[in-house]
Amino acid sequence: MSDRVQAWIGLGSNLENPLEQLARAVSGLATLPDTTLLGQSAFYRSQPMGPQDQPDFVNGVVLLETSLPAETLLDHLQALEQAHGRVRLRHWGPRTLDLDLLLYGNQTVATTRLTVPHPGVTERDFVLRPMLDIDPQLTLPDGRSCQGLLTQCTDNGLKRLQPSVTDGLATPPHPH
Ligand code: A4P
Ligand code: MG
Repeated sequence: MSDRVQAWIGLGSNLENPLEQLARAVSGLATLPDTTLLGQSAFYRSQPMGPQDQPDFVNGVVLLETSLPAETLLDHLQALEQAHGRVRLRHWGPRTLDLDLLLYGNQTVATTRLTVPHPGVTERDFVLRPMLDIDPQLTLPDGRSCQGLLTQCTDNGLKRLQPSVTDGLATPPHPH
């Protein structure tokens, strides 16, 4: 039997009811073969990085434990994107669902299809903040702390939309 690895997935959407897109995507990720959902962040509203003439995004992160190889996991992420009707129109443009493989255990991957850690992790508050919801002590394979990286990020105006499932008792959603 192959080893189980902790894989971090970034979710983003800014078209066709983003909150619902993300909620459905979490269900899809939780039911992937040979995979268990270990944690889920809150969802955050964020201003678009890149082209500004597009709606705000909703972003979140999930933590999976999986025995799928990294490239097979990417196949599943891309199939889920397609199932959500994603059409690739322009780089960094609007999308119904974007799923990025952020971290795959402590491994680094550099193939034509896959770069892990995802190059955006170190500079995106809408990725680091939800990761820290799940594991406040999280570090990257090179040893850098996600908390430290977050303090150096450009501010994308993050607004927390829902409490994290790791919060314990349910609290009312933040009003802003
Ligand atoms: N690919 C390589 N490594 C990976 C990886 N670790 N995870 C390849 C996923 N895919 C990876 O991706 C292009 C190719 O990247 C894939 O074919 C895969 O083989 P894509 O999703 O088709 O293209 P894209 O998303 O338009 O480009 P890119 O560079 O992946 O964009 P990002 O980094 O996903 O950023 N602003 C806010 N506030 N929130 C956002 O979520 N997202 C983007 C897109 C722009 N602005 C945003 C947000
Ligand atoms: Mg992408």
